[in-house]
Amino acid sequence: MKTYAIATIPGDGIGKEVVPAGRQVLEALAATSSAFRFEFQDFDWGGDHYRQHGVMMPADGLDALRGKDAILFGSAGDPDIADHITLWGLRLKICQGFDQYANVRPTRILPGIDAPLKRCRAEDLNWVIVRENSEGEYAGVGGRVHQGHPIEAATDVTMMTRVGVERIMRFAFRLAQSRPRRQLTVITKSNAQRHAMVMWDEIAVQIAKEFPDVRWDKELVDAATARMVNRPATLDTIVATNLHADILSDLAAALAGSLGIAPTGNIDPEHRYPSMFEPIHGSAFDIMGKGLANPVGTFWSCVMLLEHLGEAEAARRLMDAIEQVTADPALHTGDLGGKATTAQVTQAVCDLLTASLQRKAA
Ligand code: NAD
Ligand code: K
Ligand code: MN
Repeated sequence: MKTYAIATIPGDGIGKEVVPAGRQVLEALAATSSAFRFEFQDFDWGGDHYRQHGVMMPADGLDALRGKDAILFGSAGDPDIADHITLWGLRLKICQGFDQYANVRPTRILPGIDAPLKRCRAEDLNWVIVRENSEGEYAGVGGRVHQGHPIEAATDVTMMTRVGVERIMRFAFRLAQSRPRRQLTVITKSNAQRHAMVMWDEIAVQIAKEFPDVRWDKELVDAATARMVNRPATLDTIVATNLHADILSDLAAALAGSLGIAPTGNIDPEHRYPSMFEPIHGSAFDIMGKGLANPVGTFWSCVMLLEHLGEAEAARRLMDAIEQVTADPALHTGDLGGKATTAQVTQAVCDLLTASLQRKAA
């Protein structure tokens, strides 16, 4: 039997509620499998760690994670600490430290979910957004001078490298090629951002030649928001820069019913380092500590984690259980208009996993 070493980092806010729920579901899955087991190690990094030690994670934090097979992450963000400190001190440190350059964000309308687009059938919205996750607008290049003076100036420079753009384009074309429609939309803003985005467009043309069987087109990021709402069926796989994809994927999640459902993987496609899986939402200050968070985004992230480990059968079983749960309005949390708690949804998924095994054995 295989043993997978999984690091769990709940972080802050509802991360502390949904990550233990995710672990519970993974444990239920392993209990019904003779193929693998998990060895979890929990890391209490985040806002509380910052208050005690002045840093979100210890200096040797990456070393503690390096030998893991995968990381399950919650959220970084504390009401009393500036967002750029929590984000750069934890999540970005791990993403950039482990060169998790491909951020993959699937979106579709799960059974039973009342999505806001009334003219859109569930089969019309089935996207994967690939977000460049290592540079671009979030490269950390920039600075602030003459702070507080009238001549103060501040910059956040978009830095793109040829290596960085080529590898994310190749990843996106390959992912598009693996999906039934073999279609990729490259998001750009090369009308206004005339250096980095023009290189981005040129590299798209160059990499497309390696994938003659993938149909592809280009869309400006502002026009893309309207296309997502008005013509969702014309999109399939989408690749965008760090900032553009960050924004587009929250829109995608909302169009599919709720931010609480959407999953993501921060992936090192070369498997040099552990990849990290998390719901796309943040700490949700308005509902934290109340047991009301929707854990489905974390569960779906666990599906992606299992796929990444090569456990396709277990991933299918978990996704099946998630879809049975979303199909039942009595198991909807508040973000979906229901009254269910995090614990009730988690228990329901665990029960389904156990029942499916008993059915198989009978
Ligand atoms: P958010 O995702 O935390 O919340 C936005 C809204 O969606 C809130 O009304 C919240 O209640 C709701 N929501 C989100 N997840 C939900 C869930 N699972 N179930 C039910 N409702 C849910 O975004 P925000 O308010 O912009 O950010 C709050 C904090 O989280 C900030 O500090 C921000 O920097 C941080 N953040 C972290 C990450 C990350 O760690 N990857 C991502 C986004 C935001
Ligand atoms: K998150
Ligand atoms: Mn975001």
